[in-house]
Amino acid sequence: MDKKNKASGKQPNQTNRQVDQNKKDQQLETFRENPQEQYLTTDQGVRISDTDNSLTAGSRGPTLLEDFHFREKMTHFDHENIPERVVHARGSGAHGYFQPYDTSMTQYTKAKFLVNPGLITPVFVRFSTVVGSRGSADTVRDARGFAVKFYTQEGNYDLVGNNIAPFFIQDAIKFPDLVHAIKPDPDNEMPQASAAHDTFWDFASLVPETTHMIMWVLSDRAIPRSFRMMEGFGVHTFRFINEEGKGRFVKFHWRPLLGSHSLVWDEAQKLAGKDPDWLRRDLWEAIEKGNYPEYELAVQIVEEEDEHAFGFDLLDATKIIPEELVPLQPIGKMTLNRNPDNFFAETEQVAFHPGNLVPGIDVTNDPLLQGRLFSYLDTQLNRFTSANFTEVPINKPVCPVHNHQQNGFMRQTINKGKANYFPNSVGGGCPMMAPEAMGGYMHYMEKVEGHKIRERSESFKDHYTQASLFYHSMTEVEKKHILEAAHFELGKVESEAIRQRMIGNFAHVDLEFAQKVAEGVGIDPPTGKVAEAIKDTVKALKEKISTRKSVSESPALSMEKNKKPVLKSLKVAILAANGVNVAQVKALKEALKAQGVESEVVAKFLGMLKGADGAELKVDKSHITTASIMYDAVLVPGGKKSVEAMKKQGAAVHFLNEAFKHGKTVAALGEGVDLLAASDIKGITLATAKDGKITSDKGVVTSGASADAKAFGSAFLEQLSQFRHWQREEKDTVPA
Ligand code: HDD
Repeated sequence: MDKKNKASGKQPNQTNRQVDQNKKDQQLETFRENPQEQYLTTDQGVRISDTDNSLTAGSRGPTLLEDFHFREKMTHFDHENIPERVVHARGSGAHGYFQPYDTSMTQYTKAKFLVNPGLITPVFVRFSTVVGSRGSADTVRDARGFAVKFYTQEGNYDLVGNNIAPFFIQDAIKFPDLVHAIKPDPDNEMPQASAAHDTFWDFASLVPETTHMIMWVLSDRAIPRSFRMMEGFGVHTFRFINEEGKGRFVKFHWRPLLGSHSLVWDEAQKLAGKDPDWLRRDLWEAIEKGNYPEYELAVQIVEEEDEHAFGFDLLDATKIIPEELVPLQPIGKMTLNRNPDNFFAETEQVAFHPGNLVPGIDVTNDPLLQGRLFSYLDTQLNRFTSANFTEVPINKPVCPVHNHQQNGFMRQTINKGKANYFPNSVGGGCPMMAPEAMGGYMHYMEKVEGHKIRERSESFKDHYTQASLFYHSMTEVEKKHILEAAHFELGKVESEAIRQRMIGNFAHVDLEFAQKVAEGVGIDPPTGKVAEAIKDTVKALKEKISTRKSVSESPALSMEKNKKPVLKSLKVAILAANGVNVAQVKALKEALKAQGVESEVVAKFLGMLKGADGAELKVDKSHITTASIMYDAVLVPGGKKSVEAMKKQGAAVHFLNEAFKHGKTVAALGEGVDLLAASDIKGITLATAKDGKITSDKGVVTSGASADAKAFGSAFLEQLSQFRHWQREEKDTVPA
């Protein structure tokens, strides 16, 4: 397996497939309403002659109660809202399908949709942020939800995961406390969609089991560039059961085929203002353009005999299984290829539940998972007020549903016959119970015994080893970003005591890290006796687990170490003004398009630019509507007049500075190099406008006017595919 590329590079076998892919779409089609060429009607189907004026007694008189159209229209509007999700309120959905690569999972699970490459299972995916309200910004620092509903032939299976592998807490009973602490304060409902306030860090500092996930949330993983470039994790250890009834532990992973990429924090914050829908728009537009997001599903399998072989407890959701200990086995690929028709009907009304299982997959005793099994149905009842939410089109299975559930608000199904109980003879005993051989779900027969007790297992008590493992597996630049994130988050905490306690927790992760955090947030760094005592605790923890399977570094955790070159669907801004070299821009655009790279011409105003030779060039975005943060790279073409004009445009120069500061590829051709020279980007080798040289220095690619265009193109694409250029020390001195 190509470790570097993370995803295995396997492809599903396309021959002999039973095309189930469209089954959900066909089902949804029966519910779709299309107004084309139709008359406006009331909900009762009566055609409406006037929807602009209420029925009144005289043209200036009061509105009449008998105006059934007014009453119906207004009532429906008044009742449009349902409660937003208590967490994960802000989300974006997409339809797609999943197909296994081969039959290799047969030995582990009898779940047909995972073992039969001829079976294509429709899916609906909802990505989300956790903390913010429905209207909050997409690019906040937060975990992202990664919830997948598989509409399998054996019923709906939901894999309700996150883009962060460990969770904050070990026991679901702490979930309300965690969520209250991280959500806006109860008195003034501030801040929105942010952990950076006293209550969250108060909780975190008092509950050290949060430390591991905190390290992930401070890392770049919490600010993904795109939902398409983000990993997903099932988080808990689940169970696979095969045809023979043998159980094994399993952890689920989603690996994006485009690789994992992130924003930088300054960019994320600015995007939250300039385009709060950044991730939603990216997902929507990619699918509209046919750049279908793809993810590989992979699993880690652990034999039951090895349950206690690790230096952590498999049932503890604040822990991961390092890939170096248990490698990932690829299962198949998910492709998202269709946007929803209606946000509310699909993305808002979809209802996930980790307890939606199919034969071959079961839960474990993980106390976080056990609590989730209660919470999701309960919360859907709050959102939908009726148990009949399962009949809503997006939630309906594509396989038959028969049972004796009945009635309730908004019941859709018309159950026939008199038998609404079991056993019955009046209905011929139907619907019947299905034995295992007929696909009846069998809970795994795990032997369980014990005293009723409120007690955390001893094996759950090491909260620092994996937090430390995560930190030490990062590259230097990733560590720096974690430090900066900690400075931001704790910097917003008013209470010195809370900041102090958090430094204490961080010191158990890495003493030097804690000292550096302390330095930025006005706290005396832990030294001397305090530091020695912490070192002893950490050493004792390590000794305790040293006899069991563990690793001291896990390169698989670092996004940088697993970076995959990417070009497809990246977006380049071409800065221009009147006098630009239009032929050059057109050639550049074509060359980029050939590699799947998008480009837009950015100028002061919308409209057409006049090139040096009189040719015209369409402007795609104006300075006021866009910014460098909306592109992955910036390019300045030649054209003396154009460059001279841009030197006087603060927005154009700022565009370059900012892209440079954010580590993006910056390039210039011919006279374009002069704009770079006029910016704050210093200490980088540049070509001169007139020579035939091409330079490539820390992601800044420049080309003299007479240089070979093809060679420039490949140098630029090579740098662009690296996504970010962290080695630029100079960026810290650039004001942007
Ligand atoms: Fe949860 C929603 C993921 C722990 C209770 N959760 C929700 C969603 C995702 C997750 C992706 C959004 C689903 C959607 O898009 O509609 N949650 C997780 C993960 C967890 C986790 C990966 C840890 C492993 N959650 C967790 C716990 C509890 C909940 C411990 C409570 C005991 N989660 C909920 C909920 C939500 C929810 C209150 C809110 C809306 C919904 O369920 O449908 O039931």
